[in-house]
Formats: sequence, C-alpha cells, structure tokens
Amino acid sequence: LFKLAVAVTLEEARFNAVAKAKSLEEVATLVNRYGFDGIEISIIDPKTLDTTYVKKILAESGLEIPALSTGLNYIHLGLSLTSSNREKRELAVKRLLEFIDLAERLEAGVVIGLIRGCIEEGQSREEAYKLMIKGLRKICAYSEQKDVQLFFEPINRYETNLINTVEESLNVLEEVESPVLKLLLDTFHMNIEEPKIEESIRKASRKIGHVHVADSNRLAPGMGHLDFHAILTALKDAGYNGYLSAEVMIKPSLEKVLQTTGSTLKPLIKNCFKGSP
Ligand code: LER
Ligand code: MN
Repeated sequence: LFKLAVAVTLEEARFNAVAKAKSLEEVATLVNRYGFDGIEISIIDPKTLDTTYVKKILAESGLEIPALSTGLNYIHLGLSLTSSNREKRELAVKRLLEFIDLAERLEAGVVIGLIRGCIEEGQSREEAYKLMIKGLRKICAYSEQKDVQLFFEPINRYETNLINTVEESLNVLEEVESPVLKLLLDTFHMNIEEPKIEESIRKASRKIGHVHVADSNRLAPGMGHLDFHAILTALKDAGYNGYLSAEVMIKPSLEKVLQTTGSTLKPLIKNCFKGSP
C-alpha cells in the first residue's frame, strides 16, 4: 500500500507549496488525526534540527519521515550544484552531505530538487550539466556509504531550466549510475511537462524512490482536475510502493488539506491494491 505524508517546514520559508508549522509536535498530532503515516520536512540547515526531539515525536506518534527537502537552500541562499560561484557550489555539496548524515539518523531520503541548480546567465547547458553530474557523483558516493536514498526531481520549466522531464531525469540517473539515486515524481510538475503522466510513470518503472502529490493547481489532491485514479494505478503498475507526500499550497488550512488529500487518495489506494497480498 502507498503511505501518505505531508510536506511541512519549520522555517520562515519563501516556498509556498509547504505547510508552515509552529512545532513538529503540533503537526504530528494533526497528521495522526487524519490517518497519515509520515511528515516530510523542509529545512535550511539540517544541523539545527534537534534529532533527539524529532525521534521522540516520531516514537510517540508512530510517524515516519520519508524525506528531507533541501530546496530552501537554493531559494534562500542560492546554493546549487551548478552555481558559477565555486564557493556556493562547494557549500551546496557540503550542505547535502549534512542532509545525508541527518537522513541516516532519521531513516529518511534526501530530495534533490531545486538545489541541483539551473543554467545561469553566461553559462552553457553543457557546463551546467557537467557541474550537476559532478556534484551528484560526490553526494552519491557519500550516500552509498550511509545507505541513504537520494530523490532526484524533474521540476517544471517555470522553476528551473535544467532537467524538467522524467526522460531527462532518467538520463541523469543513467549517467551518474548510483544505486541510491532514484527519481522523485511530482504530479504538479508532471502535469506541466509530461505528454502523458501515466506513460511517463511507466517509463520510470523501478526507478521511482519518492512521490509528491499535488493537484493541477498545486492545491491538495481533489481540489483540481488531475486523474489520481489513473496516476495511482500507473504507480502501482510501475512497482512503486512508497510514500505519496502532499506538497501543496495550504489553502484554506492544513486540516482541510489533510482531510481532502485523505478522502481523495485513500479510497483510490484501497481500490488499487484490492486483491493484492
Ligand atoms: C520541491 O519538491 C518542488 O517541487 C519544487 O517546485 C521546489 O523545490
Ligand atoms: Mn516537489
């Protein structure tokens, strides 16, 4: 069965598709109330997260942290694997290694979304691509030692000009060739970039490590016009069996997001796995 999570941040984030939480404890209570299984956490500096406190909340609530999201490092600090500024590139790698350390302790994966970078002005695609692959190889080597999965996310053209589609991302995986590097499929980005979402999911078979769910308008699943029945069926057929993490704009409230996501996806999940052991 797919498990459900919601993406939250404990920071003053300049990214709107994430719930702002006062405390992890407060989110855990809500998430539990709506029968979710996990919380995805978006942070800037992984060293500031009090692991003992987080583990205590997880133990008490029975929840998991499927993924740690890193994009705020790009949005707030301009850190990326492709930065033309060497110091920022090196800091991005350093930061990602710190994320991997934390992920190991929390048994989570690490999202490689916006932090991969973009093609900057004055940079050629080849240069940016080469820097990205070089950075990915460094972090994959470290992640392999720690047995932490990395989730590489194709992101739509309005947010980055480097790697927008599933096909491009599969090429990246092939080039880096690391057993810990998987795909993160985000239904919001896929709705913009993929010719047919279900077909792209099938092409990604066996490579999918994590899934972000949002509807066509980046609201909670059920608040837009994506066909989640078709999407979940394709994910199951692709051999995926992990988390569906709602990375959505919190409108009108986190409670409503959890309720709508749950009431939209839970019956579909049940139906999808009917008859499966
Ligand atoms: C992050 O998972 C995402 O989807 C991007 O749009 C921003 O990081
Ligand atoms: Mn996403």
